Amino acid sequence: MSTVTTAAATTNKLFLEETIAGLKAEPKHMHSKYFYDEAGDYIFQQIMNMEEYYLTDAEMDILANQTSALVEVVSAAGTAFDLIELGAGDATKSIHLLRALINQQFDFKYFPIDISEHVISSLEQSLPAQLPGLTMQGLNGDYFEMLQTASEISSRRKVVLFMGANIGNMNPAEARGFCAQLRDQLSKDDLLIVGFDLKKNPQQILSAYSDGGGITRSFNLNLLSRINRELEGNFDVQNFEHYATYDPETGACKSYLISLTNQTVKIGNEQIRFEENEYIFMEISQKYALTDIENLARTTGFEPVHNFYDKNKYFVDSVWKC
Ligand code: AVI
Repeated sequence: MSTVTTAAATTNKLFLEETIAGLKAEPKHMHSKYFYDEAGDYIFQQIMNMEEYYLTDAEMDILANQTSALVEVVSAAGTAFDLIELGAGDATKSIHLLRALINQQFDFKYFPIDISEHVISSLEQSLPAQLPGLTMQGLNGDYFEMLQTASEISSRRKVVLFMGANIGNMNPAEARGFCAQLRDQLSKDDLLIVGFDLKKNPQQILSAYSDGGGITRSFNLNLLSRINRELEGNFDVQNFEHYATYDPETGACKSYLISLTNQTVKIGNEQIRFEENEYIFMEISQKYALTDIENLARTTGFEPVHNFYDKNKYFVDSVWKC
C-alpha cells in the first residue's frame, strides 16, 4: 500500500473535514473558498460578465485607464521588484499593469498565486503568449504559504496585489487578521494594493448577488454538486434555493442556501439532517466605507498612500505602504 500523500489528497481531506464541520455546526455554514473548482471558475466568469455585477467593470476601469498613475505609485521606491498577485484569477485586470511595466522595461517578476490549480495552469499557458518579455512563475496554494515560497525564490522588494474585492469574502475580523498576517510577511518599502467594493445604493449591491438570470444561484448550488462529485455526497440541488441579503448599516452582503424541505443528505459516511427552511450560510461579500478602509490599514500596521477610484466611485484600489 502506498504511503505517499499527494497535495490533491490533502486538499480533499481538508475539504471533507471543513464541509462536515460546517454542516454539523449551528448555524450551518460552508466555506466560499470551495466555490472555485473548474465548474465554479467557469460560473464565476459568467458572473463577472453579468450586467448586474458592476465590480469587475469598475476595477477594470481603474486598471485600464489609470495605468500610468499606478505604475508611478508601484515604482516610487524603485523599478526592480516582485509583483505578487493573491487570487490572480484570469489576470484580465492586472494584465494592463503588467503590459505597462514590460513596456517601461522594469526589472520585475510576476508571481500569480491562486488556490485554483486550474487558474494557475491556464495563466501559465496564456500569459507568456499575450505578454512577450514577461517573467512569471505561477504558485498554486494557500496565499501565505505561497507568499513564503515567493520570498524563498526571490528577496526583492514586494508589490502585492489583492484585487477583485476578494477581501470582501472575509468578515471584518477575518480581514483584520488577514491584513495583520500579511503585514508580518512584508518588509519596509513593500506595497500592498487592495481592491474594495464601496458601500453604495443597497438595491444595486443586492442585485449583483441576486441576479434575475440565476447565475449566482448556480454558483452557490455548484458547491453542493462539487460535494457530490468529490466527497461522495448525494445532495439534490433542486431541494435548495439561493437567498441573498444586504445590510446597508454593516455593509455585509450575505448569501445563503435554504433547504426547501425536511431532508437528510449523505456525505461520505456522514448523514446531515436539514429542516425545511433551514439555511446554510455560504458567503459574505463585505462592502466598505472609506473610513473603514483607512482604519483597516492603520490598525494592521500599514500606511495608506493613495486611493484609485473608478469613474462612478463604486470601487477603490487602495495602495498601502509598509
Ligand atoms: C470573488 N468575490 C470577490 C466575489 C464577490 O463579489 O464576493 C464572489 C462572488 N460571489 C457571488 N458573486 C460573486
